[in-house]
Amino acid sequence: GTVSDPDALRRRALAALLTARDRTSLLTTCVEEPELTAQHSPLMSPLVWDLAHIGNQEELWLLRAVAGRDAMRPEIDGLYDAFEHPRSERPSLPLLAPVEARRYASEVRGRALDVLESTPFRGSPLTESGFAFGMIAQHEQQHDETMLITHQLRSGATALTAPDPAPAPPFKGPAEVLVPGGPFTMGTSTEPWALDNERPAHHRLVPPFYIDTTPVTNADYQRFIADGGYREQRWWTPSGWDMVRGNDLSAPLFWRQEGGRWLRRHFGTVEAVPPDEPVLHVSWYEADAYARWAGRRLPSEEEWEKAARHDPASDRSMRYPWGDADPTPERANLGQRHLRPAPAGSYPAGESPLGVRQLIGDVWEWTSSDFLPYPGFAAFPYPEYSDVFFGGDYKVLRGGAFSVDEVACRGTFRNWDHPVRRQIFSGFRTARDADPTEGV
Ligand code: AVJ
Ligand code: FE
Repeated sequence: GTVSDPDALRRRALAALLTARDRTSLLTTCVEEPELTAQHSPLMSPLVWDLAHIGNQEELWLLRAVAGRDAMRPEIDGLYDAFEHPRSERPSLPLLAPVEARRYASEVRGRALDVLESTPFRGSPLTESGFAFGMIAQHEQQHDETMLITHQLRSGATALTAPDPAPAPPFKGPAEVLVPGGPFTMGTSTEPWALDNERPAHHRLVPPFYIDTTPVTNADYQRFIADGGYREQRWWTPSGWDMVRGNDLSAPLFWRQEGGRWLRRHFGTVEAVPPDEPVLHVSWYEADAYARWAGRRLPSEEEWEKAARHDPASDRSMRYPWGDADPTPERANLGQRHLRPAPAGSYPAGESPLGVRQLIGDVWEWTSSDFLPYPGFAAFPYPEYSDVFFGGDYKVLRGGAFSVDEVACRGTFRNWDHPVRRQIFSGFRTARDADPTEGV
């Protein structure tokens, strides 16, 4: 179950910080130095910005806020404040050079590990259960995912390699499952490192619905394309249609057709689009249009979470689809262990009590929901994490992907992005209403 023993939490915080830094180091040493300062896409920061920003956030929260230390280099704070400079401007800022950025981040880390050792995990909201340490490990892993997106966007030969997920036999289970109607507990008040937007736990009444057992695959999505999906306005919302027309879209990002075959660019190589993998790099508008074409709809965020966490036998919300135990490589494709989602129907050990697969890991799943606060939300520890994004055009994504570490992924975790975004590791599954009398 949820770890609450302070010694175990301290070991977990240490391990999470070290794991994150290993990944950060790999992502920022696997390319030549000029590639760290280059702008690979106007959508992304130079990798060296992420590196120093990771160190700066750690300094702000662990050294200054938790330990009361003075700023190490107050003059750089503004450079690494995500709200002061949009990503497209960051390459022209007087950023720390790669060597300096690396040295700064590692100096901060050295001091942060001393603070971790000497800070009681009790007594203040910021340090209770080691929250600030968990938050900073999650922050670094979120930027490791952002840097992985930059790696996918950069041109040139592969810089990263990883073994592929195990091949899976074609999934033979039912295409959808019925989630019976009724109340369930959404969000959490007990998960020690849950971020502010996942809190508090509260009851939601969810009418019965059907949800896809697995994410929508590339083969499924190719049928939508072949049926003229991108040419028929009726499948699209008005803004979705504007996006399609304005950018002349005809397939997911990174796809191109050659001699009737779909190819895609994937981390510096070109490959045939794998038919049984979950579709990747689609915007919310594309997910929404596909669902309408299929005679279905996207699940709402609360439907997604009920499918992922509610155990009908105990009438309780679990931490993950498989129960309360932490993720393992047998349960979910997380942590950049693989650089792609596993075939649809993989991970039987990770399925929910109702048999829904791959809710955690593989691809982030778009939901129909806007990013809004839960009843009783309180911004913590800073409004710029969640609060300032509520009420924008953001849509919620759930479940994490191969690209994110388990420390930043759980049944309650909420991600969000603009509905036009496609460079993220996004896919989806679909749902439909059930008859109100079904499964009651
Ligand atoms: C939660 C992934 C939308 O990357 O914009 C990183 C996470 N917040 N630094 C983002 C985040 C501050 C955030 N997302
Ligand atoms: Fe950040």
